[in-house]
Amino acid sequence: MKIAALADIHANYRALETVIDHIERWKPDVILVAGDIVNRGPRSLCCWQKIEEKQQNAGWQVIRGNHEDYVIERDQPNDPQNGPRYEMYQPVHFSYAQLKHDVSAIRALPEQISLEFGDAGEVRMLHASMISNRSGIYPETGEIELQRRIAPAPEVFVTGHTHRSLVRELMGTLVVNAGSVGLPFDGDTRTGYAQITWQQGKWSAEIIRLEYDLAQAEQDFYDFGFIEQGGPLTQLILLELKTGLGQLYEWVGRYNQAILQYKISVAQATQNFLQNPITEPYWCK
Ligand SMILES: [Mn+2]
Repeated sequence: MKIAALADIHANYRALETVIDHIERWKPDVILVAGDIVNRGPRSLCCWQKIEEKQQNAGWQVIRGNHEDYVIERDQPNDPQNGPRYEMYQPVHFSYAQLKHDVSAIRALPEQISLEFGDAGEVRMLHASMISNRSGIYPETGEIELQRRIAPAPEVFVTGHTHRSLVRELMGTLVVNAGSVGLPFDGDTRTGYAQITWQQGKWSAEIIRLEYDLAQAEQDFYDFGFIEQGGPLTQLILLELKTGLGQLYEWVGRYNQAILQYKISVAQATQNFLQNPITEPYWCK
């Protein structure tokens, strides 16, 4: 039994193409997509159409992540159309518009998929963890917290969200974080996915990392109108792509409060941040 797991594509179609090509040559029995297909990148529509096509015609199993939720939330009549709360979500508005305001199929995605494999047990996939779709499993997550986040523990727990791949074993559970196809945050800009195998009565997993056309992925930020129409924060997302580091969390930490209190604009906060972005994975601090 061979299972491929990919996660956090984040509208990076160049990286997705490279991963799909590699997966199809590996010929897995099952392909799992752990959410965050769209948003935080320039090509939500292409990525969604590709994954939806695989879901419908090739049996790929797909769940929703928090970025699908951000896009779905734009589909509400009372969603702010100006002010700081609008500007902070401007890249999401871009993604929502690119999807032609049609999020019905995305909304219909489940948040969890469980597969039963007889003697091999249960393989369960969630975007982040059992706690919520924003409470992720990190390399430094302690064992007691990890146990809580996967309970009731299956034989294999597949996840994404953190953009930092890992394979851990905890009391009979193989925990696999597939990392991020489109926006890795471990300082390594290569794309990747997880290969999970049931062999000789045992589950094992390997993280595959792949070079792809990063320069073209950067160019897509301009060619698809993301930089021009997606607001100041698209510059920060571009920096995330180039550095392989999550800049947005740090930006939110530094400026969120001041922005909501109208003390600084999103544009100014982003300009300030770009003078002093993070330069190493934050768990190294
Ligand atoms: Mn996520």
